[in-house]
Amino acid sequence: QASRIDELLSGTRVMPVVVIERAEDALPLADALLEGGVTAIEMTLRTEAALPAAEAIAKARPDMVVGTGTVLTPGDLRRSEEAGARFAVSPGLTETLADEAAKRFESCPLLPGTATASEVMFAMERGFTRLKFFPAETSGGAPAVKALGGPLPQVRFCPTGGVSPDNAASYLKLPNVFCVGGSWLVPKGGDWAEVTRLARESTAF
Ligand code: 3PG
Ligand code: 3PY
Repeated sequence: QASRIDELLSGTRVMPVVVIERAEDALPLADALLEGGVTAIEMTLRTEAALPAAEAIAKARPDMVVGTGTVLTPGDLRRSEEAGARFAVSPGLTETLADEAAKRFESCPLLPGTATASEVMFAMERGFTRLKFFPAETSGGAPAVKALGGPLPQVRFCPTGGVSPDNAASYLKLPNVFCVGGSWLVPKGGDWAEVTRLARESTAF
């Protein structure tokens, strides 16, 4: 899992967490992010449009590493891979999701969410050492991620949830953080020039 996630997200500092309402926005959105230097996207499965949007990007924009988010069940993970998602993100981890994920560590690796040492240890037992730290700000923020790095240095995190342009750098300077996630990069409304501006700004954090 770790080597595949590292490979897929090596160029990523900030991962846009997207709630997409219209599948036809997928390519303009991907293009706006690419123009700003952002090369990975997490399409959350919170809308009907999410899987078709992920599929459209996977097919037509090979430079964009498209993943799905809000993957809650084994079926969500299977559908993600079928749609062409290169990785998947979940807010937490269950036994059944871990079982399904283990079959897909190469083809569609899962990045599961954790917020405590016990959750991190459970994820490690199931073969995951690249994890989301979620919800980041309310779970102790950057000081909590730093503290987890003491006993659990082999794990690296993507903090998400309450991350913003104001606090992103405090996470990204930690050795056990490989990227951060956030919804701020893609405000509602389809202002693609603004998306490009926010993307470009985020690559400098
Ligand atoms: C989410 O759940 O939508 C993500 O964690 C992003 O959260 P944010 O809006 O706090 O960036
Ligand atoms: C997800 O939706 O996958 C989360 O982890 C919350 O951002």
